[in-house]
Amino acid sequence: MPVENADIATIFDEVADLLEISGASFFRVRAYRNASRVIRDLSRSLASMTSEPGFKLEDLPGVGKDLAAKIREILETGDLRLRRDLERDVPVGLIDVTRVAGLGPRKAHALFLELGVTDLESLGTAAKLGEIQGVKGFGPKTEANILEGIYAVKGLGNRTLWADAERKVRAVMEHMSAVPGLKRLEAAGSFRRRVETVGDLDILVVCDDPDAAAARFVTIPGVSRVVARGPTRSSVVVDGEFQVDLRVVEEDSFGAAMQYFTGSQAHSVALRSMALRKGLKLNEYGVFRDDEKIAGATEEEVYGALGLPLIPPELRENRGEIGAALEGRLPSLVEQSDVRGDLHLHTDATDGRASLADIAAAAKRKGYLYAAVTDHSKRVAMVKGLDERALLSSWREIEKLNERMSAFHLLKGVEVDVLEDGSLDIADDVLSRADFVIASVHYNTNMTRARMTRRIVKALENPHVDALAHPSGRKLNKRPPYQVNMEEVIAAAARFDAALELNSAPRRLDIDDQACRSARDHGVKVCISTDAHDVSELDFMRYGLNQARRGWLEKDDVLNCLTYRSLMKRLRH
Ligand code: DGT
Ligand code: CA
Ligand code: CA
Ligand code: ZN
Repeated sequence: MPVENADIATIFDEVADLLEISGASFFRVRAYRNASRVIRDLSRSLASMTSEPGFKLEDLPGVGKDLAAKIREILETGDLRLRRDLERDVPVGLIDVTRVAGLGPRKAHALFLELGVTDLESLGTAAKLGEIQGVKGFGPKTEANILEGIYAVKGLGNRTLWADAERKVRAVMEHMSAVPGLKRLEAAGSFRRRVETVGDLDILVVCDDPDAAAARFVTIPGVSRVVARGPTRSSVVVDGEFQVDLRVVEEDSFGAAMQYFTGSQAHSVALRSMALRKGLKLNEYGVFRDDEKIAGATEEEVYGALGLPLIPPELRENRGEIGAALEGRLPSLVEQSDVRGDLHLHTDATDGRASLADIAAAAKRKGYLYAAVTDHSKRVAMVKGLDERALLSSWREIEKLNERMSAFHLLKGVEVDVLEDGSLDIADDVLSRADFVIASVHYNTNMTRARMTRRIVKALENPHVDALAHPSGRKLNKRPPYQVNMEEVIAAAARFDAALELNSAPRRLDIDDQACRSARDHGVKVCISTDAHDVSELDFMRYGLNQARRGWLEKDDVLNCLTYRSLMKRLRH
């Protein structure tokens, strides 16, 4: 198994962190950090370099005899004994603890020895119980800051799912709609940009009486804390953890404020420097030439004053959208009305909750032309995944159902498991009789990047595979993506003419926006699918569309925007 440079660097980083916590010398810690950086930055794989005659690991900058031996050990065994030894003495969770503001390796270690703190969770418990101020070197002030510090560190991996944020937005909007003299009420920020997770919510209001707006705002149901309250800016925390910011703005600045508070910051910074180059000034109040305001009431006007068409919020990330707008090349983003079908559905034959007939009828009611039934294969034994015989009999049922439905087609599909070696869980001669085969990795996902990439590429190579389901395997706030080289997966999908799924379940949204963009650039079709396990989950399509739009996808990039006939033509191998 070739070990990748990134694997070696990650091991060295962890070793450096653990050494530092256990009080090793500054020089020893730095040696590992330096070597990690050098290895990460190499343009070629160390595994292949070491097989060349004349190459010596010791020739790498910062790598002496000792580190060279360590690298060889990783290349040969895939791991490092030193790391395992360190992990026995120092809990890995302490690395997170060192990142809490006010702590650091030495203090984290002290809390481990004195209180048995091993990770952020036990740190939080100790702080809440007031145990920390009893440890030498810690006071009540540090203890109070620790809880906020944990929140900040965790916040990075624990933002609110967009779909959950939407529910909160609805409640806030409904509550605020009762403000007397209300003229405008909009959500801005990452929520408006449809970012998959939202940090806090930014609400803009135009109204006659700013004090009344603030008064209404602090009584939102579920408010646990009022952070600030004033005529132009208020801020509350709802449901114990979710912050909502309110800004009251003037009507003739509303467009400029929407632009500013929608961000992203990177997009706005780029817009502002563009304005400056044109001799204009852009801020949250408007666009100004000298002291004269030339735009501000609407976003169209603001972008127009800079010589730009309105850029959809989903694209405002400073990823080339301003250049595209200038050249009139903004994508015409895919919409719900472009979607002709759903290509990933489960029934109660496996872990779905709706019957085949019910979910088919529901998909038809959504106005779709087709839907693929893709129950699990036998490897997913926990939910009685289907074997070859059960699959064939379920497909016969689908054929019968199809005869009874007009202007709607059920596709005979399967979500076939990709085994560890990249082979599939269902025999090829059966797969060849399916209309739509999606391949999924569900088990033994703890592999090196190289192995996982090879596993997935091999699955895509099978001519019966039409698409790869939830390609990265991530679950937001729950599970990181597999170690996989997504660029290679996308290139393989292009080579073998397979599609990549954009799984629309709010916790998955997999592939992500950047991978959508890359798929489009490689000419790989994306299928936006719900993976519905129940009738109501057919509505997940909206979340997938959000992500697709953030990934610049147009309807021609999306497999399930094809008509039934074009789809079937494409799928026939
Ligand atoms: P979030 O809340 O972390 O999901 O992300 P955003 O994008 O909603 O960020 P947030 O809530 O901090 O600020 C909302 C918008 O306000 C942001 O997208 C851009 C704008 N903004 C906030 N602070 C600054 C700043 O210091 N400079 C600039 N240019 N814009 C800012
Ligand atoms: Ca925000
Ligand atoms: Ca904010
Ligand atoms: Zn599924």
